[in-house]
Order: sequence, then C-alpha cells, then structure tokens
Amino acid sequence: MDVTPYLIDLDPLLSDEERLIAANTREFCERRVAPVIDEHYERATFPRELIPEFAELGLLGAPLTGYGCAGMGAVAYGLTTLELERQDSGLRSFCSVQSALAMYPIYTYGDEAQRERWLPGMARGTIIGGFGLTEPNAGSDPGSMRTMARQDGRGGDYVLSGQKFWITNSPIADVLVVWAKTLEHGSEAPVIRGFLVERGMPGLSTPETKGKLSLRASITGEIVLDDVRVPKANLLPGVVGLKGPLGCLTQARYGIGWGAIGAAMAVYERARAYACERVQFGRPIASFQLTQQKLVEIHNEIGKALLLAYHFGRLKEQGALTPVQVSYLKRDNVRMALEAARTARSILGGNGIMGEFQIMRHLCNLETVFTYEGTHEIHTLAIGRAITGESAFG
Ligand code: TGC
Ligand code: FAD
Repeated sequence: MDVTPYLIDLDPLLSDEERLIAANTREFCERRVAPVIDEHYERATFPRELIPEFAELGLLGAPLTGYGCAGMGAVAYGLTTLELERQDSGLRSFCSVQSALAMYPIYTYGDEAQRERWLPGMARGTIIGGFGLTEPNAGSDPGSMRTMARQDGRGGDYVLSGQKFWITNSPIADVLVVWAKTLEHGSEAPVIRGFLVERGMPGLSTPETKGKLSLRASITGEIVLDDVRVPKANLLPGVVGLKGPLGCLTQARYGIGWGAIGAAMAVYERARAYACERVQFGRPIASFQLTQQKLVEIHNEIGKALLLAYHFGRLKEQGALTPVQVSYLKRDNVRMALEAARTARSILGGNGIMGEFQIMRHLCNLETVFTYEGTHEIHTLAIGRAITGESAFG
C-alpha cells in the first residue's frame, strides 16, 4: 500500500515562491551537503567550501532586503532553515549566526556607512560574522557580562577588554558583533553597547574550542579582547541596552523554531524506513503496535510543530510576532525534535547509536540547540512571566 510521509500538508498554505525556495534549498542540501556532512561531523570541521553556494541560494541575510540580500518572507526563510537543519544543525547554525546575529544587528542598529561596508560582502559569503554575548560567567544572564568598553576621551576610540565564550564561527569570523558594557556621558551605571570588532585588530584572538561531542560540524571558539582599540565608527549607534542583543536573538530563535523541525523529520524518516525493513519475530518491527505508537507520536508532533511555525511565520510577516511567542516556538519545537530523536534512536535498537544511521548525530546536535539561544528553562520562564505576570528568573 502507499504510505503517507506526513498527514499535515502544508503545501496548499504556501505560495509558489515559498515552495520553490524550499525545493531549491532541499535539492542543494541533498546534492551538496548530504554526501559530505558525516565526514565533517566526524572530523569536527565545517564545510567552508559550501559558503559561496549558500550565498548563491540567498541563504546569507535571507530575510533582509537590499545590500545583496534575498529579502525572503518569514515563512520562506523558515523553510530554508528547516532544510538546512534536516541535514545538520551546524549548517543552520552557520546561517543563523551570519544572518540573524551578525548581519541583522548591522542592518538594524548600524548606520548607513556600516551597512554598506559590511552587508554586501556578508551576503556574498566573502565576509563571515560572529556574535559575542556569552561569557564564561554570564550565560543565561547576559546582563551580568564583564566585558568592558572604555572610551578614550570624549568622541574617541573605544578600548575593549574581556572574554566571550562559546562563540559560533569566531575562529573563522572576519567581523564580530561584540556586546560590552560602557560608561556613557550622563549615565550613572554602565550600559550595554554593540561593537564591530574586526579580524586583525591588535589584542584580538579567537581560539577554537575543541572537544565538542555535539554540533561538531560547526566551528566554535572564544573571543579574547586584550585592550582592543575599536574606532568609534565601529560602535553600533542604533541601540543601547540588553534589548540590542536580545532583539537579534529573537530573529535567530525564530529560525531555530523551524530548523528543529527539519532535524525531527530527518530522524523520523530514517526510523520509519528502518522499521518497515527490520524483521524480528518474523515480521517487520513496523507491524508491532509499540513501534507504530512511537512513529505516530513523532509524526503527529512534527505536524503540530509545523503549524505553530507556520502560524508564527505569518504573524511575523505582518510585524505582529512578539519575542515571547518566539520563545514558545523555540522551546516547544526544539523539545519536540530532541524527544523525536531519542525515540527514533530506540526504534533502530543497537544500530541507532551508529554514525551511518545519522540519528545519533542529530540527537547530539539537538542537545546544543536545546541549550543555546536561551536554554529550554529560560524560555519556560519567559513564557511563565508572560502568562502569570510574575518573574521567576532571579
Ligand atoms: P529584561 O528586563 O526582560 O529585558 C531587557 C530589555 O530587553 C527587551 N527584551 C527583548 N527584546 C527583544 N527580544 C527579546 N527576546 C527580548 N527579551 C527582552 C526588554 O523589553 C527590555 O527592553 P527595555 O527597553 O525595557 O530595556 O531582561 P532580563 O535581564 O530580565 O533577561 C531576560 C532573559 C533572561 C530572558 C534574557 O537575559 C535571556 O534571554 N537570556 C538568555 C541568553 C541567551 O539566549 N543567550 C544566547 C547567546 S547567543 C547564542 O546562543 C547563539 S547560538 C548561535 C548558533 O545558532 O550557533
Ligand atoms: P548557564 O546559564 O550556566 O545555565 C546552566 C543551567 O542552569 C541551564 O540548565 C539553565 O537553564 C539553568 N538556569 C540558569 N538560570 C536559571 C534560572 N534563572 N532558572 C532556572 N534555571 C536556570 N553564545 C553567544 O553569545 N554566541 C554564540 O555564537 C554562541 N554559540 C554557541 C554554540 C554552542 C555550541 C554552544 C553550546 C553555546 C553557544 N553560545 C553562544 C552560548 C549559549 O547561548 C549558552 O551556552 C546558553 O545561553 C546557556 O548559558 P551557559 O552555558 O552559561 O549555561
């Protein structure tokens, strides 16, 4: 009999352009990424050679308009992150950081000179960006950061000192959006500001963080700032305070909400195919009720996650999506994908732990996705605050 991959059919809700963007991204990923991703994961390398092709497809700065960016709608953008993460969360991470965490703040908080200087090259993939918020002692609570920017005389350069930790792409980045505290004329307490720190500035180093057992096909490192002199022209003038970095995170978390569905689809499809072929007790394991229950659970959760992402995507296109709705999307869809990966792994029995079946790679990646861009718990508290009016953070 014919089997149905997904009972939720999003296709009729999509425009022709959205379907085309999703199909092109998927075709590219299957042709260029799928054959190499296992090896990159094993060797803990990122497929840098694919960056020009990401650019060609409009995946760098996809939702931005002008400056060589594709100007995709929110649903189309979400469909691209889904296709990237169907292959590996590390690829989606690369595009999330470039688009939402490095290009977005330049686009939104930068001045025209900064936009013109950086964005076209970033859209072409010839300039790589990074985003430095987290520090060794400031993760979930970025407001407690210690990185300082001291202004050298009024109107002069800034001198940055401090350390950022867990920074995606930092070892290969040409420009780093670094968030630091600075004392401004007239303000009593230090305020958070964004700075564009460039590769080659004296005092900047970006050592790679080795030994990750998750997100191995993504390069992670530190940003060490040892009195780095940054010209005033590299200060992002358009935002002051924590809402600057949090505004970027809202964009990136939205993409993760879609991306996680791609990882869930990958593990589901693998487990379903395996269950139909693997014979025990004289029958395919897909014929056992307990296996069917597992597959149905994953399948139905994917459907709900898609509807949530689609609905919030359409709200975003109307400018009506709120940060706490993005917390809802990131939290629930990533949890769904992680649970799907664990269940799918069990359907493959012993084979489930083998690299060639790829489920373990997705499962390990999703442990990072559960934690970065705001941990599951932090998003729980953000939603809790929104629905009760009570803050339970501190
Ligand atoms: P709070 O008082 O709530 O807010 C401070 C100001 O920010 C505004 N705001 C937001 N704006 C935009 N988007 C959001 N999601 C926002 N959340 C808050 C808020 O309105 C306020 O503005 P204003 O004008 O009143 O000043 O701040 P809080 O100190 O209570 O902290 C809230 C909390 C805990 C939710 C926040 O600190 C948080 O989200 N913590 C998690 C940190 C985090 O997500 N780090 C991620 C680092 S980057 C990363 O992981 C990249 S992974 C990259 C990859 O994909 O590889
Ligand atoms: P902590 O904040 O120390 O949290 C530890 C545990 O305590 C978590 O379970 C957390 O939920 C819980 N917890 C903390 N506070 C509370 C509370 N109030 N109530 C209940 N539970 C709480 N950061 C960047 O700035 N840029 C990047 O590009 C970047 N890329 C990353 C790539 C990878 C591979 C990883 C692993 C991380 C990356 N991060 C990046 C950092 C990431 O955002 C942080 O790891 C994350 O925000 C959590 O911070 P932490 O690891 O310090 O954990």
